[in-house]
Amino acid sequence: MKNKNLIVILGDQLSFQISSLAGFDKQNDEILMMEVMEETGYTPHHKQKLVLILSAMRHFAMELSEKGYKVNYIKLKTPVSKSHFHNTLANFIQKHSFDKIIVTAPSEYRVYHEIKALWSKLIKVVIREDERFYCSIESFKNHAKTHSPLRMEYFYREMRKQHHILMENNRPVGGRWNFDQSNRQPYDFKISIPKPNPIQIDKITREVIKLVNQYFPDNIGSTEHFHWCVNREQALEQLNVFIEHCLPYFGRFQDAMIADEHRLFHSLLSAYINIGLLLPKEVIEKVIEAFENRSEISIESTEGFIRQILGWREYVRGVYWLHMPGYSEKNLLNAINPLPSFYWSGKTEMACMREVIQQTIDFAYSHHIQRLMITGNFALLAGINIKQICEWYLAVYADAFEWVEMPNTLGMACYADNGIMASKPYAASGNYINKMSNFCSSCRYDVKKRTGKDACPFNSLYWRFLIKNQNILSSNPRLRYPYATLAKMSEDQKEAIMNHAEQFLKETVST
Ligand code: FAD
Ligand code: DLZ
Ligand code: SF4
Repeated sequence: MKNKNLIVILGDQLSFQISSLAGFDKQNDEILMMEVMEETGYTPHHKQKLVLILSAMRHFAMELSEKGYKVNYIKLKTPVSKSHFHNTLANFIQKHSFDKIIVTAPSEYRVYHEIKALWSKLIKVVIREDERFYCSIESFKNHAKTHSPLRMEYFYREMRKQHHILMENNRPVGGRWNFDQSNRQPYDFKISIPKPNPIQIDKITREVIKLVNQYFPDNIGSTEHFHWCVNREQALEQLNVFIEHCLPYFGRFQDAMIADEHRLFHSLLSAYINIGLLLPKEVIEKVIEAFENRSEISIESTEGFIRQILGWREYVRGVYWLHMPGYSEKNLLNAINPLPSFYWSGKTEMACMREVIQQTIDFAYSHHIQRLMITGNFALLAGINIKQICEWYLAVYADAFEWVEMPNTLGMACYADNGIMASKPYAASGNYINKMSNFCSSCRYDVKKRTGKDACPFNSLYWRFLIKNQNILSSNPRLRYPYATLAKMSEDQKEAIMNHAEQFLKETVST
């Protein structure tokens, strides 16, 4: 008798290439996919994120069945059911007989430990490596052993060389590894921003929308603006649209921010890559193919985009698995202030925060520099509780999974990991926001002022941040200039700034 395997496919493993499906025997083996309350409820996910994941899971199950795989699909039971992977699986295998379970390693520590601790008490479990990444967790650990301190840049160069990406005779194409300096322009309002393709909402998605509204009425956001692809075909179409219309301008306007434009020239592909509808390797290959065939696609844009996926995305995953579970407890700067309620409502007089949070509520999306330099920067400067800000990012974005969200929030935005993700805190005053966006022109605050009732809060918070954390940060060579400026301020000036910032925090953050 042949072995009968049960292949468990999790909600972010929706790919025919997933390693758990390798060697699948259509005569014998079966697939199990489970919608469970534990996953839909471990954080208050944005309604659109729930629709995206549940609808994409249902579409993938349908595609698997159409291709002759035997799929057992368990739909979400009512919110009171308290279903989680473990009890749902236990129930299922009680009624069916299997020799073992095969599952691709889950992306998150929480689920990995559930499998190790609980599933394997029920039945033999084989955990296969997630081969969608360029760098295995083991290889990253080895890289970390010989690179201290860890830096994304050197890891990225190694990835470029190892995978022969944008390389010419062992040298980087274009003669440089990094074109960041050319990628920092504000939007010039001359190049029109492409409109994304509308998404067809089919019967499966309509059913999921109904379910989400019924079971999760109080979660942030609305299903009305639902704009996400729910299957591979749609996601591939989005990738093509991005390459055709956005990639030529991606690099130049990567850091730009504009009111009422959530997309600019960004790809909006992270959610699809994270859940398996697109593979990072195919995205990179298509981008390189376009670069090689279309003269309007510059090396600056191409390298800038590839750096995000081959560099940052892989680095972030490596850092997560290298440092978990301790990583989640890091809080270098003792950030403990409560997350202000306006993060959930968008109701604030700071135009930049209002704009970014409203985009987030409307679309479950906001581009990287908005996450980092607006909502992240505010959390850093205001010393917002690390766990609370991490939970916010984990809940509100369609692409949010802990392995990628946490290093970006706790490490890159909040500097709580003492520089594992970023070699200096990404702290900025209103001046940076004014340079890179048009938010300040419609703000009730004056971006030029540090104190006084209409002074931009980012200014006093910025200097307060430097003053308050001087013992820890002033030796960082990348903060030499701001600390030199601070040293030139009089004690009276500093006191006025501190008083202004503390008053603002008292009135705004503790509400
Ligand atoms: P583009 O700007 O078009 O970039 C292309 C691709 O590069 C993305 O699709 C993504 O796959 C990858 N990428 C870019 N930057 C990063 C990064 N820093 N880390 C990992 N991958 C990156 N990304 C997530 O996928 N999930 C998250 O939960 C998440 N949380 C974040 C929280 C904070 C505080 C910050 C600062 C960033 C976070 N990011 C997260 C990274 C980044 O903001 C998003 O990947 C990006 O905004 C997604 O939009 P896009 O697909 O249009 O990206
Ligand atoms: C994010 C998510 C949600 C909301 N719901 C489910 C679900 O019902 N079933 C499922 O298999 N996966 C879901 N996911 C994705 C999982 O949280 C993700 O696959 C694991 O966290 C990976 O560790
Ligand atoms: Fe934001 Fe300050 Fe500009 Fe207002 S003035 S939009 S608060 S940076």
